[in-house]
Amino acid sequence: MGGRFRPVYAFAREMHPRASNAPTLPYGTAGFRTKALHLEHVAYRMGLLAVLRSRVKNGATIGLMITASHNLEPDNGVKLIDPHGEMFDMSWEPLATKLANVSDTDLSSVVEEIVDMHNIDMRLKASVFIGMDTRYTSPVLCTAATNGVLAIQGTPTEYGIVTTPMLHFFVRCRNTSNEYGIPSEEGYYLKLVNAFKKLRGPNPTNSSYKPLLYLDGANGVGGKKMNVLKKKLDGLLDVSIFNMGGNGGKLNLNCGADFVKVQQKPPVGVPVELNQRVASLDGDADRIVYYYLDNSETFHLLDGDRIATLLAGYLMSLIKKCQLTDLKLGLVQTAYANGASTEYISDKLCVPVACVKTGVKYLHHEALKFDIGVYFEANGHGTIIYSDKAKASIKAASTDDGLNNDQRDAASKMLAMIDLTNETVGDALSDMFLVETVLQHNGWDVHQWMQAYEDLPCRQLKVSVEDRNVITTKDAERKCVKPDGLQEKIDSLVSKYPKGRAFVRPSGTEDIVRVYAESTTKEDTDRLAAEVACAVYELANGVGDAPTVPQ
Ligand code: G16
Repeated sequence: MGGRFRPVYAFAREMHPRASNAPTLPYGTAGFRTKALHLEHVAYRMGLLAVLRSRVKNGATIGLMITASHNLEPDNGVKLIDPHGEMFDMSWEPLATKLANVSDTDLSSVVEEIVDMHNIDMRLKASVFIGMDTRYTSPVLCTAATNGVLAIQGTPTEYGIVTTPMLHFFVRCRNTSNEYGIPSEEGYYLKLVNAFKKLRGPNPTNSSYKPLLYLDGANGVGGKKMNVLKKKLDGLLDVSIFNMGGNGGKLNLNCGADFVKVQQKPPVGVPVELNQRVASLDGDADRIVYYYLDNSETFHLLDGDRIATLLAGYLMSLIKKCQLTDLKLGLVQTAYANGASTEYISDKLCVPVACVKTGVKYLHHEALKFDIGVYFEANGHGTIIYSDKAKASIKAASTDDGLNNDQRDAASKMLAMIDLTNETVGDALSDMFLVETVLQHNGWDVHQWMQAYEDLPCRQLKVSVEDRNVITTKDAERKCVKPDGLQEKIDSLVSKYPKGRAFVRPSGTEDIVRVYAESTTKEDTDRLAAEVACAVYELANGVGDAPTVPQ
């Protein structure tokens, strides 16, 4: 045990001990995520780490969110947020993993190690904002995190139940001395609502766009917050909210963005209204997908790829209008992006497109390379980020006497679009307002939105294996390196199907291997996905029932 941090050890042992048989947990795609009962000591230790990080950043506020986002109710999670409101610095993830898994006895010495490694002045002030989702296990984890912050004299601020993107927003606000907004729930609503009102014209009577939206709240925090927010909209958008929690509805169970995207069907709890636009959030409201049922009750999904292309198309038109064509707009996707969307972006929108590994942290990083970076995962997680140069040019154009009224108006619209965007991270509520703005501007209903391009049929499956980490990948997860022979097998399966594509990767949020497949018909796609799932099951030691291939 280290000498300097005795209280850390004493507090941990007495209040938030790590069980000797606790599972080893990695800082995964979006922080630690597993059954809630394994997380109390992790939350405590991340409280400690957040304080250390704050001191390394000269007392800047760090965020700590208790959530397992899209996972089912028994899971929970802890993730950290860096000073600009972005995901935690990846170079610190190994420290987080080490601190989370060390024994109580060695805890102080690991804290000391980090202090020495980063030459941290422990006399500095430290500030940590803490938020949680609606899971019944969240308050206990929140208390553990707060105790961690207090144990090494940091200052915790508890926000209670908030969406994950709200907490990211609060952190950015605080660290920009409120330039980005006011770090409170009211401040968040105010910024979004003001920007939305600026962009929202009266709905033309001959428009196909109807200002009525159905919202599936996944029985999580998003529906509840939207219920507050919608009252501030002065009727500009009518939102009917379903799956708001209560009435026995369980978080993310048979509802929410992940269910709708993966199962490719409507959630339970939302009434069937043909051709009605429905938006589905996930449990902590950092993802959103849209869907509708057509006249023959066929389900149509408008996922993250569709949202990205819709927004990028609109921004391109504004850029051209206000003659800011030197601003470089780019789009970032992952391997899950539908091949048809990637083709549409490059060939029709003529926008550069990059592909990176799964995880918002990778997309965000890549998007920073553009003046205007639009990044979305197909699962509906994404946002837009604007460089300082882009913001300055757009602002200047909005008052430029050399431009005509229309051109200046386009620049003003872009400024409001920036304010409507939560640039820190994917934010379902902000994204919803952005989508509704563009749909109204284009005068589009869901069919017109859908007509932009035709998706290739795709399918996702999950395979349980003994240890998902036996699978390693390269090339932005599009190729499998280990176990031996799996990629060759996938290649030979894919070659049987026109426009076939498939890949596998270990999930960083669930204890499973994910399988993705696409090709030209639904039948072929389902068969390809199942065949690849069988190959994973065989070569990566599957557990439970083996997947079956449809005949
Ligand atoms: C998190 C990440 C996303 C990622 C998703 C699934 O989302 O923020 O970037 O796509 O997990 O990751 P994986 O396939 O590794 O399980 P969320 O909404 O659960 O926070």
